[in-house]
Amino acid sequence: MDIVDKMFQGDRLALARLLSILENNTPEVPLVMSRIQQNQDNGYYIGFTGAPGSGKSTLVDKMILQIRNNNLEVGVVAIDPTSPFSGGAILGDRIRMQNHALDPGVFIRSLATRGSLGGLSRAAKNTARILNASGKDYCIIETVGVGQVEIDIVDTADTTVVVLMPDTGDSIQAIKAGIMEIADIIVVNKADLKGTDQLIADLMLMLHENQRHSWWQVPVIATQADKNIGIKELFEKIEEHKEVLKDTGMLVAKRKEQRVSEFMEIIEQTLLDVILESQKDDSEFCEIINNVMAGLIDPYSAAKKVFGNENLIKRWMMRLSSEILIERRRVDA
Ligand SMILES: Nc1nc2c(ncn2[C@@H]2O[C@H](COP(=O)(O)OP(=O)(O)OP(=O)(O)O)[C@@H](O)[C@H]2O)c(=O)[nH]1
Ligand SMILES: [Mg+2]
Repeated sequence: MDIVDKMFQGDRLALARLLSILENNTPEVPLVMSRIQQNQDNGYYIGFTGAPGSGKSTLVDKMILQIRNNNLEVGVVAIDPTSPFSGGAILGDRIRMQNHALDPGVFIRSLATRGSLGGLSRAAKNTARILNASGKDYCIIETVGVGQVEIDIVDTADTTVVVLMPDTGDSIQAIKAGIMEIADIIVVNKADLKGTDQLIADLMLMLHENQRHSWWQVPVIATQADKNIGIKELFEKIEEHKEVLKDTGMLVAKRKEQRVSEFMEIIEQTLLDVILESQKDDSEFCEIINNVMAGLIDPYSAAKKVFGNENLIKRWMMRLSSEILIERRRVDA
């Protein structure tokens, strides 16, 4: 029996090993992902994003308990816990993890990697997919915002929770753009701090002026994560959003969009990798690059030259098919 079968049977060690394969981006990744394809949509994806220190990990920790109290299982991917902004949180994350370490219904993975363009990395997205495929009812993705929020999270999450806190000094205008685009639920955490009422009032006004969907009014929920206040309400709202997504057919539509964007991302990345590789060692390509560098040819004419060069394109095709060959490698236990 191979490692993927073992994971399907609930073997935590096999799950951990598969997640390491993703993190190390070994050549087995495509095979692993194709094996779990049929099962990755079983669970529900919840994204938590927000500024460093807003209380995402504390909220997620309490959400885990909430989900477990409902007798459901949960996987967690915490991304970027080692960012310079959140260095202090690593220890906190570890301590919190220990609270759940003995619970077989919980699996938590911290990832330090980000995507090349700053968004969620492939490894992070794939980790979430595998956690769901392993039979978890929910997969929570915690990602610290670049600025305030991580826009990219909507490509993976079904429900996106944006976590804010009062008194950050940021005007509501500054945080508006990203939040409005992605939030399905807004949490104002640290509701014990001053400025909470003002922030909630500002948010309510902003939401009133920018309603994104006729079928979903984005709620604002005040929480005190460290005291477990507001967590039950948050979980209920997530459930409500999930039901609305299901009833309106939006969940199915969203998953379709996510699959295509994932596919396009892989195509783009593979093409880019091949071109970057050949920039190192393809003498014809290098010559064109050097001419561009010296200003001897304009970039459009140079690009035309590249696409008109059948031999160069053929070499790219050969590299591409060797990339694709990787899929045939096996993942044995
Ligand atoms: N006053 C107050 N502090 C809180 C509350 N919730 C969390 N905290 C504290 O805020 C700090 C940051 O919490 P985390 O949960 O680590 O925040 P985070 O958003 O995960 O932080 P990063 O992962 O570094 O981005 C911790 O010291 C928490 O104990 C709250 O409701 N009120
Ligand atoms: Mg955190």
